[in-house]
Amino acid sequence: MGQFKTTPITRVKNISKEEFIEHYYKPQRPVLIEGLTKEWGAYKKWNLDYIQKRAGDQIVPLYDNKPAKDKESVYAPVKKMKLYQYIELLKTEPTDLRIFFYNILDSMPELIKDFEYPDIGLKFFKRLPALFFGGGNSKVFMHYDIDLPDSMHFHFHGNKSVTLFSPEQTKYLYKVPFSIHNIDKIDMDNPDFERYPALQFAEGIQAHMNHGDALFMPSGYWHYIKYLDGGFSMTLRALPRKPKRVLFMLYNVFVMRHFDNLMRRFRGQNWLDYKEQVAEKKTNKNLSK
Ligand SMILES: O=C(O)CCC(=O)C(=O)O
Repeated sequence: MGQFKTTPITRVKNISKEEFIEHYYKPQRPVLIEGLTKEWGAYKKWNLDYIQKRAGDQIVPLYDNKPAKDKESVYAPVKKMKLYQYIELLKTEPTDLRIFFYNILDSMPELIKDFEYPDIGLKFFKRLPALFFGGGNSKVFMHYDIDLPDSMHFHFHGNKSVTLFSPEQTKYLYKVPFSIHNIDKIDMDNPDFERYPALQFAEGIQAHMNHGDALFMPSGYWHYIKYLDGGFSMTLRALPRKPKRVLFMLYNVFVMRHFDNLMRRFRGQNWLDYKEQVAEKKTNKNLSK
């Protein structure tokens, strides 16, 4: 058992568009910007009560910390609940139940007026502003985003911890083939270096997010997230522009995802076990290189 090697994220109070492009976007380095949301209505207004008041009768799909097994789809929720009731839970108990990807445009379009797309050099994809919710026990499994966006991730109400790993670290992380996650048996809070020796060479970046903080996660960056108390986040995404990244994105979304779902449907747990064995063998082999 051990701890990942991490360095703290670079935190800046404010940053100009030119500085952001030069020092973070172009070299694809993560950064936490504290002041990006200070002028937004959301900075003052967005808390759990505000969202709860607008919840109406909406029913939302909820996920927990357990990985999907056998033929279960990773996208299948563990339960559904009224948003109002779920937020009540967040306010009163450290639950592990999460909402993953709540599209603001479809579900609560009135929130759009509370924020602005930052003029920071990223071409944001305006059709998919998404909210994510979690409680004091919620963990978001280690993954990178399937469409490989450059993302700006904003946190509201509570605190969360985000551990990032660059795409270059993939060789140490036991990435599962035909997926965007690593072996789900790995305890990211207490990794077993004897069972998964390559993990001790991985070097991460640690970010602690408070209300209003904005975290730049460059394309393909792995992220493992822990909500430290009830709160919610918004991610604004800019789709990749480099031709190689665009091709990867198209492959992930239109080929890999469907192939994996098909194999899961036909071979169930055997497919998952096979992929895990491949991940382990391949990563341990990287170690001896
Ligand atoms: O914070 C969360 O709940 C998940 C966020 C996430 O995975 C993302 O923005 O890509």
